Amino acid sequence: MAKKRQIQRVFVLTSHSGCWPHTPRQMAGTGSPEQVFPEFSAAYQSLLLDAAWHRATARCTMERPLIAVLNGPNLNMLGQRQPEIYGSATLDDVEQICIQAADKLDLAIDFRQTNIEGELISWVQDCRKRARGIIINPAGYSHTSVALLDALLATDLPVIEVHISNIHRREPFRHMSYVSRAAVGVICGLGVTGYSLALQAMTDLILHEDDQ
Ligand code: DHK
Repeated sequence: MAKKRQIQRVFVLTSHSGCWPHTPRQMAGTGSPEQVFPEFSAAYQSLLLDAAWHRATARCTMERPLIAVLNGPNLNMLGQRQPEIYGSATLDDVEQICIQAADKLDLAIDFRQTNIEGELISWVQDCRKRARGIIINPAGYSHTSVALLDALLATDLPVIEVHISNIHRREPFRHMSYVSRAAVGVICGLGVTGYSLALQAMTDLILHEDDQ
């Protein structure tokens, strides 16, 4: 009797799960994908999402320069957090302001917030391959993070630092920002309008770079 040959398929998936930026996952195995990787479907879905994201990025960067708008810790609490200092706009409002400003300026934006220093640093590192500039409100990490400064310096991209409040009118420990050493310019004390001003300034910087 002819020996039945067992056909084993090998799958190697390299997935960037979720949205940018993320840790690449590598998975390999034999058999049906569902047997080997119960999470195959999820991983496949995430590959599709990634592909869509990459296409979107490619489209954006072909047509519009991509600017990362990165937000540090506690900015997810905007609107609830010390409104007398940070105002009543929520982070969603800030994102909408940025989307509208970017639209007028013909920029594409990637707007993000994290409470985790390492994640912020990884996002900055990923900007090297994707973005034309970085607008960052590093929040509390402005005053503490040499590592974030180093990541920004390593990008070689124009950086604009934004603070909603006027850090120089506040406690002395807020007067110094490590991040400022990597920034072309700093906008502070103008509330959430600072973000749209930063996008305007970033457009000028990019146009200037393109003219060089
Ligand atoms: C936001 C924070 O969370 C503070 O830690 C900074 C900055 C100021 C801002 O004004 O946006 O000191």
